Amino acid sequence: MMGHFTQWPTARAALYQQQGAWQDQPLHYWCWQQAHHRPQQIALICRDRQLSYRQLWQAATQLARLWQQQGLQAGQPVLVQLGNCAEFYLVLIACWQAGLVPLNALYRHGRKELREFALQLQPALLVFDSRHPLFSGNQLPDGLADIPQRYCLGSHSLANPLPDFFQPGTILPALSTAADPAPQLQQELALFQLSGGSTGIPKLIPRTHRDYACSVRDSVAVCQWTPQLRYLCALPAGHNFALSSPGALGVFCAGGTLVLAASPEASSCFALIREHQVNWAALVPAAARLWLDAPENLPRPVLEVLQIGGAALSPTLAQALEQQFGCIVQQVYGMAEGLVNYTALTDPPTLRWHYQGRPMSKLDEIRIVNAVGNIVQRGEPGELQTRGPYTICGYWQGGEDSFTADGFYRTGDLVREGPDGLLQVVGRLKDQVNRGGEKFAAAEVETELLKHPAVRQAAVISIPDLLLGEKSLAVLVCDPQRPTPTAVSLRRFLREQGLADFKIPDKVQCSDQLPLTAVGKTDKPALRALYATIFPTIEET
Ligand code: J2J
Repeated sequence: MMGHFTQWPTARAALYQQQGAWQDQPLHYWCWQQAHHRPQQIALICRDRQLSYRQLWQAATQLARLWQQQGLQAGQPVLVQLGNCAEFYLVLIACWQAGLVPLNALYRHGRKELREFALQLQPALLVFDSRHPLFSGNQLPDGLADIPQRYCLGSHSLANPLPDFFQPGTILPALSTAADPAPQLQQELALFQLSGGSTGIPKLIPRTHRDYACSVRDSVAVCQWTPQLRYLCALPAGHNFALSSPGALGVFCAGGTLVLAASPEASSCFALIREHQVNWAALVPAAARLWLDAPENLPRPVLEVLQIGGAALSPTLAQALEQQFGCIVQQVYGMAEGLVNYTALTDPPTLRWHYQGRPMSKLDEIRIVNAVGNIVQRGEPGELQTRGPYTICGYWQGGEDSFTADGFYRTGDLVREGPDGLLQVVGRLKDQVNRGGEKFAAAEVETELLKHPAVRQAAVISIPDLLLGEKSLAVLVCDPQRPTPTAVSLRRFLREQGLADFKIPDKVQCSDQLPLTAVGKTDKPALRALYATIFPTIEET
């Protein structure tokens, strides 16, 4: 595979191995193990289909063999864009069985994102859903037509259909009784995660089998999952939270059951929770608020724990969720680059509501530093830096400024340490918008805005929003010689560039000039302060 990334230094790698954080099992090991130990247990429920561990494993084996017969080889990258459906996991496990390395694009990603992923990765295989608007008209978006092998859900003239291995009566290969599946894979790349981004080019996160498995295994231990676990996946299946904290892979590790929801929409999720006796669910704060405001309530007592993460959760909302649903709210503060923090189920309520959690592994190292890199006084805010057995040491193809000389990842989050090692996220240094948990780099949208002939300067910032936490505002300096573009025409222009919808600015403002810092860069803090008076925070009631 083209490209490179920085691996863990030898001494730390030896420590992680010796401490058992890294083990000799690749990520598909759990599914194989459950297929042997509890073959009839339902691994996942997707609409009217209920698949046992045995069926899931065997179907994935069949698909992996098919791809190997087509000439696909271990180490090759795969670009996948599927929604929340059984086939997402089928493809993931088949990729791992064949040693392939998937990048799971979000279903909401557009033509621009897919093109950039394909450019960076040069995938050997594309897997998509033919019902996605990007693939309508039996065409492929630019940059994807060169991918040599293509498979799709449904039918498309430029791709092979994914065979329906789940159809009753399908003959599947026998369960392999040989030793554990491919333990030699454990130090190889398992998948690419996506960074929320802080620069114009989206960064890809290389995760290996051993580090990702460590993250899942430790998450399962913190959350005390057992085969009785019934987890609702309502967030995008490929997002790090829903996949690994403990997420779907945690379900497979524990031998529980994964219940898939197409979206976090309250009434359909409530129906799934009721019908399948779901006891855990994971949401971003924006979706949790919609659950709270839904006209119907959840059947009690079913849901034991509601995990909330991905964006700031207000203590008021945390408390209201516990009261309304009669469950425990567990805060999860994680990042696709690695480190995941959880509040303990046994933490007292006020701590559970006010803090975002503590690092889950005893091998996680964290420090909180000020602007010049010195460790702050305990309780003071500063940037969180971290390294550990499941935190990357570098992005795909570099991007090393995000790492310190001694290998800590600069999270770009401002945090403070509270009681009992609990962290509180108090702000952000990175130039990013977190729109209801969906993140993007301001620079990426600014680059697209500057392609508009009437736009001379552009700055994208976040503004407070009651529902989403943050929305985006584009402040533009326009060419006085040209007609000023309307917000509608600018949004249309950005859509035509193929940008995902969630990155299109919610508001557009024109200005004579942008405030500058001493070195002549746009002064984003000054802009945010200026527009905070125009779009003030709406206080929660
Ligand atoms: C405030 N900000 C948070 C939280 C993430 C589990 C859970 C979430 C993610 C995730 C993840 C936050 N409160 N509880 O990968 O495994 C913001 C921070 C962080 C960034 C990471 C997981 N939880 N954040 O959200 O890669 O700014 O991962 O650095 O998408 O989201 O975003 P992402």
